[in-house]
Amino acid sequence: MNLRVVLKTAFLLFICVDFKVNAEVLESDSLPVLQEWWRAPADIIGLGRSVSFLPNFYNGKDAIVVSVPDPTNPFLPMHFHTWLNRFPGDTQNVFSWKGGNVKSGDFNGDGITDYVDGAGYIYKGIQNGQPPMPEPVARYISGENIFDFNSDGFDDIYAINEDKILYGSTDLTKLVSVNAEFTGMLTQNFTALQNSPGRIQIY
Ligand SMILES: [Ca+2]
Ligand SMILES: [Ca+2]
Repeated sequence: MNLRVVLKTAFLLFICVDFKVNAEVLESDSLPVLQEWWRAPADIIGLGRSVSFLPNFYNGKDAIVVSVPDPTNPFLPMHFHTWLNRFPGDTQNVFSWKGGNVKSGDFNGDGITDYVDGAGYIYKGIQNGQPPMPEPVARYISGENIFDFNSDGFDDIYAINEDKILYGSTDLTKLVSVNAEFTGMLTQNFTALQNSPGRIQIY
């Protein structure tokens, strides 16, 4: 097991421990008991394998992206639907994605939120608080972390599994990626250094 794999594993363990600690803190704060919102029918296999949260997505409301199996055949590729919480059990799809694990950022720097899905498709934002253009404008890499790594005002996409950073830019159809060297434990505050042309270190 090389150092990089060890560090990534340590990072994941750190996240798990952090969630556990936070959960214990929440329990000690005696928060109200959550009410069941909706229970999926037992015959829907694979529903919700990936879920992501999108703040201020639809008419100013928050949304969740949920993987939904094909109703005709559970072995077909998943659909990725967007649900709101307008009433208990509101599973009406308000936006379809080509992949789950959707992340948001302003990749073209126009002040409007854009999105990247888990299949690497980029969706250009039209207006904050509203869904983006229904068809993606380009496909690159899916990213686990969105951050302006090179401090140029455009959010960037870091794909930890591919060790690449896709730099945001004005034209979303012509984005450029570089190799990223993972050298330590990621925290919420990233530091990125360019140590040679086209290659940066993150820690
Ligand atoms: Ca934008
Ligand atoms: Ca940037």
